[in-house]
Amino acid sequence: MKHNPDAILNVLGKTSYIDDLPENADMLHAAIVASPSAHGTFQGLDASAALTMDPGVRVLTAADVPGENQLGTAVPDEPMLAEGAWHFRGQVLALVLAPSRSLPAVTDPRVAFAKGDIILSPRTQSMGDTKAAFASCDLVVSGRVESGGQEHVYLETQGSIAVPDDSGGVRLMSGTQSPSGVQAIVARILGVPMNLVEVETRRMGGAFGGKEDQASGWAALAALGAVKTGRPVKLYLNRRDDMVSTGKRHPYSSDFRMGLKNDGTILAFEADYYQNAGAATDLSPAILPRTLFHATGAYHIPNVRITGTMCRTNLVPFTAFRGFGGPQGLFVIECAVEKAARVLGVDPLEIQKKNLYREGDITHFGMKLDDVRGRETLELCLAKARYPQLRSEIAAFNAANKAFKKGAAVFPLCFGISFTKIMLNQGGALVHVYNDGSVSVSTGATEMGQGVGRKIALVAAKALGAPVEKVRIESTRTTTVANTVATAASTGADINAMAAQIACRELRTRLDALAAESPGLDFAALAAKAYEKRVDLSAHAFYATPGLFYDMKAEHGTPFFYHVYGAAVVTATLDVIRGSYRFDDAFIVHDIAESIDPVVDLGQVEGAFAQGLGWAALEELKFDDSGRLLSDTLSTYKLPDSRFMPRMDVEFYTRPNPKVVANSKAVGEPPLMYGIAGYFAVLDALKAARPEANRPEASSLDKLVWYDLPMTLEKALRFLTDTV
Ligand code: LUZ
Ligand code: MOS
Repeated sequence: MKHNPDAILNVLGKTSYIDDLPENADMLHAAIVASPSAHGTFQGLDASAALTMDPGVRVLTAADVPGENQLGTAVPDEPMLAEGAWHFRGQVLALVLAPSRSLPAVTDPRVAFAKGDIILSPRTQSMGDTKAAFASCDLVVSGRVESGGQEHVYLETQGSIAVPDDSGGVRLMSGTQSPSGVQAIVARILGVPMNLVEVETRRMGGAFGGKEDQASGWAALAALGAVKTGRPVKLYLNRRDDMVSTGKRHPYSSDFRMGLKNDGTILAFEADYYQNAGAATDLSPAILPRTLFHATGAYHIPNVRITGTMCRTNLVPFTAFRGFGGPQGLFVIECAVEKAARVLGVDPLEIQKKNLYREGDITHFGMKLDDVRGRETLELCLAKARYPQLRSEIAAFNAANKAFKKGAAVFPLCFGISFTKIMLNQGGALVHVYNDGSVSVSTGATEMGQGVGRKIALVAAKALGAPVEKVRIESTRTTTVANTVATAASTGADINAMAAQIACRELRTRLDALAAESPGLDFAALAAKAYEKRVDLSAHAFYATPGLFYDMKAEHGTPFFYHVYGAAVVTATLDVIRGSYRFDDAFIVHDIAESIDPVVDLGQVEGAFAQGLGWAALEELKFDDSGRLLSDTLSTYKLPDSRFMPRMDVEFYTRPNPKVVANSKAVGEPPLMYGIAGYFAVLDALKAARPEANRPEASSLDKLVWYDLPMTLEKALRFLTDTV
C-alpha cells in the first residue's frame, strides 16, 4: 500500500508550516493590537511610544488602508481594522510591524551568570579537601541537573481588603503568612508609622510559601487605594494574573561531581548551583543557603565544596515555596547517587545506605547531628515496602514484559528545621481566660489550612487544664501579638504553640494557687473565682528558638534546632510505547515524633508528598524566550489529582522529640521531598526499557536527558526514543 507522503511527514513531525519556513533577512514581524473589552470607542491611536522605541517599528491603522477597510462578505459590517469603535473583545485595532517578534529577555540563570548579572555574592561551603579526595577515589562521576520551578496554586489567590480610618492609617484583612511583614511594607509605602497600620489574617486558602513575602504588594496596593480615596478597597487577583505576576519556586541549574570508593563510600562531593532568582532579590538570599545546607542530602560526606549563586533574570521574582531551596539541593545529590550507582552497577539504595548520616556526624557546615533517625526510618520503610521482594517482583515483571516496565526508587530524608535567617526564629502569644471559663488564644501563627490552629488549641487546652472545646484560636492580628514572623519554615506550631504553652502555664500557675484555696472547682468556676479575687486572667509569652548560631563568613554553625528524618519507596509502571507512566505505590515512614494531632499530621504528610510528586513529575512551569509564562492557566499547568497519585501507605515514626512542644516535630515541609523518589522510580523504569542505558561507560546514552525535573510524559517519551 502506498502511503500519503504528507501523512508521513505529519506523523514524524517534519512538516513545514508557515512558522517553520526560513525567514528573510529583512522580514518584519507583525502583531495585532486587540481591543481590551467587549465594546468601546476611541478617538485615535497614539503610537509614538512604540515608534520611538525602535525606528524600524511601524503602526498601521484603519486610516492606512488604501482600499476599502472591510472584511464582510454578505453584509459589510466587519472592518478589518476598527474605526473609532470596537464591538467585541479581541477586535483588531491596529497592526504593529517590527524587525523582531519580541524583546529579548534573559530567562536562563547560566546566561545571567555569564553576563555577571548576579545578586549579592556567591556562597561557598566547604569541608575537608575535595581535590585530594577526588585523586584518591576509585570512581568520579559528574553531571548536569535541571529542576523546574513550581506554581503554588494556593486555592485562594492573593488578595486583601483595606479600610481607611480617621487616623490617616488603614486596617487590612490580608491573605498573608506574615501580618507583621505586610504591616511593615504598608507603613513604608504609605509613609506612616507601623502603629497606624493594623493587619489581620483570619485564614488563607493555602499559601505554601507564596504568601510569605509576596502578599505584601497586593495589600499595599489596596491600602494605597484606600487612603487615596477614603473608601474601602478590595483587591483580589484572578487566577491568571496571580500565576503571571507572583513568584514561584526557583528553577535551578546545577553541576555536580561525586567521588566514591568501589564499595560505594562517598568521599567527595562538589556542586555549583545556579539559582534562577528572577528580576528581584525577594527571599532568594534565605532560600539559597537552605539549598547549600541540604546539598549532601541524608549523607555524610567528608570532603565537600559547594557554591550557590543567585542569578538575576527577566522573570517574576521567585520566592518561598514549601521546602525553600531544599528540594532543589536534594534532587542534585540524588542524581549524583543515581549516576554513581549506575556506573558501579548497583542499586542506588546501596550507596544511600552506606553513607547515611550517623549519630554525631558533623555536616559540611559544621553542625553536629544528634538524635539521628535516618537508619531506623529507612529500615522500617524498606520493610514496609518488602523491598528485596519488591525488587525481585519488578525484575520478574520486566523480564516478562516488553511493552510495560516497572521501576522503584528510595529516598531517605534529612531536613533541617528552623528559619535559615536566625532572627526569624521567634514568636509570641497572648492568652485570655474569660470569667466564664472560655479561652481566647492569639499567636503569631497564621492558619493556611495546615491545622496550626488545631495544634495550638490542643497544646493550650492541655497546659491550662481546660476542655479544648473552650479554646478559641483568634485571627492573627498585629495589634494583639506584635513583631511576629511569617508562619513558615515548618516552624508554625513549634514556635507559636510553644509561646502559647508558656502563657497558658503562667495562667495555670495563677489558677493553681486559687485551686489550693478552694479545692473541687472546675475550670470555669476557677476562672470566675479568679475574676472575683482580682487575679489577672491574661498572659503574654514569647519564645525564641534556643541554641542557633551561624557564622556567615566561615559558613559554619548550627543553623537548625533539629532535623526531621524519614524515608519513601515509590514505584511506577511505564508504558514503553507511549512513554506514559503511572505511580503505583508510595511507602512512607515519617519521623513525626509525638504527633499533636495525627489527623492533621497525616494530612500534611500526604499533601506535601502530593505536592512534591507534582513538582518532580508533572508540574511544568514554561516560559518562552521573551519571558512570557506559557503555563498560565490550570489547563496548561497540570496539577496532581487523585488519579495521578499512587496508593499511599504512610506510617509515623513516633520517638518523642523533647526539644519541641509536646515532644513533637515540625511537619509542613519535610514530606514534600519524598516526591523526589517518584522521579527516580520513573527513571528506573525507563532504564529497564533501555537496558543499554545502564552501562554509561559503554554507550553514548550519557547524552540522553537524565536529570531534568519534572519528569513529564514528554520527557519520558524522549528518553525512550531519542537517538544518540
Ligand atoms: N522562610 C524563611 C522559610 O524565611 N527562612 C527559611 O529558612 C525558610 N525555610 C523554609 C520555608 N520558609
Ligand atoms: Mo515557607 S516556603 O513559607 O515555609
